[in-house]
Amino acid sequence: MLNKTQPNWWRRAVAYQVYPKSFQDTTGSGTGDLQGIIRRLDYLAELGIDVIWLSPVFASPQVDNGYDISDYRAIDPRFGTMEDMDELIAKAKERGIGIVMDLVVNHCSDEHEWFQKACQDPDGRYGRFFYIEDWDGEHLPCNWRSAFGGSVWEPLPGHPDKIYLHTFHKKQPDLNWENPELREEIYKMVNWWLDKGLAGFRIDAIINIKKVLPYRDYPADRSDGMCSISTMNYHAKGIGQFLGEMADRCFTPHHAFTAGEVFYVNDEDLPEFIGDNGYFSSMFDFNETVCNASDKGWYDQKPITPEQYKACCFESQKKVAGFDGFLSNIIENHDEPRGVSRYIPKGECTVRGKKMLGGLNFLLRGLPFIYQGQELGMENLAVNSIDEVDDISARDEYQVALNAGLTEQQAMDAVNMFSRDNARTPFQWDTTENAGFTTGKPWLHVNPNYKEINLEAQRNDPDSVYQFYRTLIQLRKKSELEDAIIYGETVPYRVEQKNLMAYLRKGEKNTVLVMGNFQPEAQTVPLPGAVKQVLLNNCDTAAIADGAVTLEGYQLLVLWME
Ligand code: TEU
Repeated sequence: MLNKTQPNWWRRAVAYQVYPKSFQDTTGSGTGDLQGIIRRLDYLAELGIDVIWLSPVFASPQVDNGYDISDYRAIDPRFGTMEDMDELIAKAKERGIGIVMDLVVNHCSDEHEWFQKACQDPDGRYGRFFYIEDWDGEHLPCNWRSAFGGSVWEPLPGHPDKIYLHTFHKKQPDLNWENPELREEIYKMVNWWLDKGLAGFRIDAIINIKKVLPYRDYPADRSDGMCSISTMNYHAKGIGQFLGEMADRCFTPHHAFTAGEVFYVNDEDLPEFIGDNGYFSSMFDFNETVCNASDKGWYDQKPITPEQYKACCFESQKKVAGFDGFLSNIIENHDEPRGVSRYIPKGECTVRGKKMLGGLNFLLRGLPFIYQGQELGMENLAVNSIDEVDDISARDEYQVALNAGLTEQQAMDAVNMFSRDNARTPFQWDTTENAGFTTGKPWLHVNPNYKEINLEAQRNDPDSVYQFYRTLIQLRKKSELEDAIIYGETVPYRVEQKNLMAYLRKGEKNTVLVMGNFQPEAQTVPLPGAVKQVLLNNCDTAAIADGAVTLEGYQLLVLWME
């Protein structure tokens, strides 16, 4: 059990993301709930994780599945009550597990009291909590496109002569961080939660809190005449003032663990973000997820190749090596397709390949985050029609693809590849109806492959993806190898060898070699020295002879070197 009062305790942790809506329903409502997570705590303890990040369970109209919060200090009745939340924090703690909540403070819901009051009195205290501008009915202050499509500007309800800014959906008005009174309210709320005993926060869309002011246009990147909001993020300067203040006022005094959702940061600013005394403990590595992303939209994003995957991982590892930064490593989350469907080339997604991908990512330097169902090898679910899609981002991207001249089928193909629904289908517990997720009608379709891919079957199968993840977690916790596996430097090995992803983790005493053969054909790799022990293998044999190893297709080998 980790001692959470020790500085940097979280570096030795393994984190797990729960998407509450799709984890476990206990009421038959079709939506997962807090009691469902409590019921499954023993399962998570058995898996061996130390930290749970909960996607939002706050009061919300659920336009963006809880990322639109109408009351930061209330639990949405769909998920339960504040008593349930307190119970979850306490019961997790008994099992040595810390709860991390989602801090969504770039924006709130338009149904939040602050925004309601801002609509009543745009010039009053709460009007100043948002970005509200006068409007002549024609000219907008700037040409920024919101992340979910359309202009960031929307008429203020009840005020035809005013508009407000939203960098995501129009029901997610942006909070004005330039206003110290707003910041005070946020810090009070954050400290209120931390005082309840949270281990920390995952911090949503945080890079958006700093805007380019005065507003200005950027060159249009689509025929709609607008520019991506990321162009604005790229040009905004001075976010450090807000982030440093929040860390000083909230996180540092509570020794809280924080993982920032940071999409855009200059390399030279990285130490300020996650160095010693940085704004956050860690931040997610999205280098692989944004690989091949196109300004035009999802339809123009090419699938990532194994060589690109390797290059992205190594590039990120290198960026933080110089100052000892600790990234949070993922193959997927609630915003991304399933990692096994994305990173393993089409048609080759087998149990062996799933284990290889999991191992390659998990053993990189940093904090591994497992997303619910990843430990079972859950896969994407393609749907036939846009009417079956819940995700607001996917619905927008479908339209973007049609506008660009694609056929409905082509647009659906793009959506199926990247839709956020892919990772949001309910957790597959067993072979009973709805995979044991709910006795009611699930809010989102259950992947029909639950008959084959489910926890119950994998628990009893020593060769399952699930048991493999348990072994991986145990390997990370082997204290005699901690200098290498947790703190060791990442040194890429034979980068030029195609479809081989290999790296050394070099500690003060130990060296571990991680190798994955990212192709169906075998390939031979010379070894950098003598092997002390095979620590992990997703195949039955390890063909080590004469200073080399011949890896089978999609074989993963983790070797403890002399
Ligand atoms: O995501 C922020 C974000 O910038 C994106 O990755 C977003 O997922 C993408 O534009 C969709 O294709 C965070 C949350 O993780 C996401 O679920 C929320 O929708 C978003 O913020 C708004 O709160």
